[in-house]
Parts: sequence; structure tokens; C-alpha cells
Amino acid sequence: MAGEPQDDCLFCKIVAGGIPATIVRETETTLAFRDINPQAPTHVLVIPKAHYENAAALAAGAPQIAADVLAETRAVAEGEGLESYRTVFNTGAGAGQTVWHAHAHVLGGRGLEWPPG
Ligand code: IU
Repeated sequence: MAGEPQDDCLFCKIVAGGIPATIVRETETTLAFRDINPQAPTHVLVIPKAHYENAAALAAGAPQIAADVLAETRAVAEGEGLESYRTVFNTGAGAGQTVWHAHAHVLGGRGLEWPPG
């Protein structure tokens, strides 16, 4: 069922506390933790605690939680002291999505080029 934890989902396991992560922030509906393979001095992932396979499924199935995730990206950036930062939702394999639990990347602390590769 949409939003229910999935046994084979790494990020659901992080939410459940079964896999350690460096937690940055937590709300009732979201969790923010440091990316294990950082691509910038700040690289934090903000996820919904509920399982949606990507940003599109989250936006369609739980738009209020999608808004919570977006609000948390701002809170992470503020907490990290970032005036400039990039928020990325890779959606679908062709866009580089590798973990099938919705997540926003918050990247900052260095210059970021545009367009991305
Ligand atoms: P993507 O947008 O699905 O490609 O991002 C997945 C991210 O999850 C990627 O940046 C990984 O480094 C990150 N990640 C992680 O932080 N911890 C893990 O155990 C695994 C992936 I697997």
C-alpha cells in the first residue's frame, strides 16, 4: 500500500533505525541525513518517512508530505549556513535515481555548475 514501509528498502530501514545514518534533522514526517558518498561539502538527503518510490509518486500520493520535504530542504540549508544550494530530486533511472525511496539531495558549500550532466 502507498506509504507503507518496504522490507527491501534501505531508506525505510534507516527510518526504522535498522541501518545507521548521520541524522541532521527529523520531523514527524521527514528525516534528513548525510549522504554516504557526498558530492559537495554539504550533501544531505531529505526523505519522507513514508515509502514512496520517487518524487513523482510522493507528489501524487502525499502532496502535504512532499511540501514537508521541500520545507526541510530549506531548514537543512539554513542549518548548514548555506546561502546558495541546490535541491535535486532524481526521478527515474534515466535521471540517475538509484534508491527507490523518494529523496531530495541538498548540495552546497562549493560552486555548482549548470546544466548538470
Ligand atoms: P539517487 O538520486 O537515487 O542516485 O541518490 C541516492 C543517494 O543515496 C546517493 O547519493 C547515495 O550516495 C546515497 N546513499 C546513501 O546515502 N546511503 C546508502 O546506504 C546508499 C545510498 I545504497
